Amino acid sequence: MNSGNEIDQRRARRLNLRQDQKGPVIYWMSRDQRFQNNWALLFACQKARLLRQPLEVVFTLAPSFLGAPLRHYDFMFKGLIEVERSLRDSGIPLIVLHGDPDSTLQAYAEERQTGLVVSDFSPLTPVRQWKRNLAASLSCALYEVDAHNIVPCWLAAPKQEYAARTIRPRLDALRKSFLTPFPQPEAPCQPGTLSCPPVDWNALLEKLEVDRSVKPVSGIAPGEAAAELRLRKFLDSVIDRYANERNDPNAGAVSGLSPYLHFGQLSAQHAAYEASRCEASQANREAFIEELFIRRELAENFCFYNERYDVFDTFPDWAKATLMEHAADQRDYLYTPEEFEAAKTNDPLWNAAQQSLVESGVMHGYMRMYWAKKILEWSQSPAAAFDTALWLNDRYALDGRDPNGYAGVAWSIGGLHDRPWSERPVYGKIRYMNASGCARKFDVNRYITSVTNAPQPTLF
Ligand code: FO1
Repeated sequence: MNSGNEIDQRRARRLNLRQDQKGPVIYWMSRDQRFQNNWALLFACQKARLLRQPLEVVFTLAPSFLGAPLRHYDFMFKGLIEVERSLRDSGIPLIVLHGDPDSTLQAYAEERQTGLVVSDFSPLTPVRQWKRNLAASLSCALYEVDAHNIVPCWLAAPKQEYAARTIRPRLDALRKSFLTPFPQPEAPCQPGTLSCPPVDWNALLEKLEVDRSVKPVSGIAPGEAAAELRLRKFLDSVIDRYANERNDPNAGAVSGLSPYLHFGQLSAQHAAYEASRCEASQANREAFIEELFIRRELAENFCFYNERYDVFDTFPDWAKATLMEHAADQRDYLYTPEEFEAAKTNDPLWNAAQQSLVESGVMHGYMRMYWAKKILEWSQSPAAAFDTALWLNDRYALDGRDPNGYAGVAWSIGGLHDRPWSERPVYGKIRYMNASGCARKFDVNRYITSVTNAPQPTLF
């Protein structure tokens, strides 16, 4: 039984068979960009103490990571400024390397005669490729610690799960031993040997080769401190409306935490642990934990066991069959990706959702399902619809380029983790949604006005 003071060794796995050596310990921070509640940092601290070696944190800056524009680097850098300060206060330097990690980190580890490298977990294909290369090229041990999930992804299930109902028993069985509090990160026995100057993040952002047409957002304060404040506000005064009002985009009853979770500025385990102990009713607490724990880790499971999570072929066979059967059905409207991007469709509700995405970098969860399904309905083909929805989500959503996003769009358009419904044109047996269905759930006009009039809708 893990009391929360030591690290459950099942959270870490070796990616190569080399032994730990005498030399500085490197935590290669990527997915989980935070100081507090970070199992990868805690594991690296533990190793540094055991080996009596200094600890260094390395961040590898990949130019236009999966095509990310300025909006995302701005949000991420503002978070990294805080992380660097917290690490420095604990005597741990943060070093930034430029370029793809499988070459830059390898060279750096050689130069530093590193004892071992700790990485955090990501199921995304490019990151796994970097790690496969590093596992082979590093002359020291390489570990991966799942600091993003409550139950380590590789432990939750040995294969891709079909739906929440099939992964839930597995996650619930492990919840007690993994949904624990965190120990405080203890600085290693020897303070960092490097006395490197603070990173000039503004200069880095200025000269970054990145698409600057997608501007930074102003409605969400980035960083670990802002994430904690947002979590506290949600648990103190919003979660008690969550179960009943979370599907109403006017109610402001959602957590607003997904950008922080995406960049790892907030630990999902910490959020779930605090939610499990907050004042709200059992129904509200469990409804939030269902999204944060079950649904999110189902999305991680999907990407982990499915390297092609962003192509049409990834959809379940029943969904591919029904969508192909209806591929030649008459589309009432047809739009190009650019027309979708410009929010120039026949549907003011859809346009408002798109405008919210472009202007504020977030879209309410219920609206994202409607938004993706209408892209299916008004695109040339289901495959084109999937590409358009992922392109727009990754380009504008702060939480884009994330397993939750890939799984969410695949659920809406390709029936992933869902089941067949009554058959209709274009959709086939894919679950259908329409504006009148939305109007039965919430005040559609109020939502449209809140987005189109107020240039930056107040998000919470
Ligand atoms: N992680 C990195 O280690 N280096 C980067 O340069 C980097 C850029 C980046 C840009 C947009 C974005 O949404 C995420 C980005 N990430 C970067 C972090 C990223 O969350 C994870 O490393 C991947 O999502 C893997 O899961």
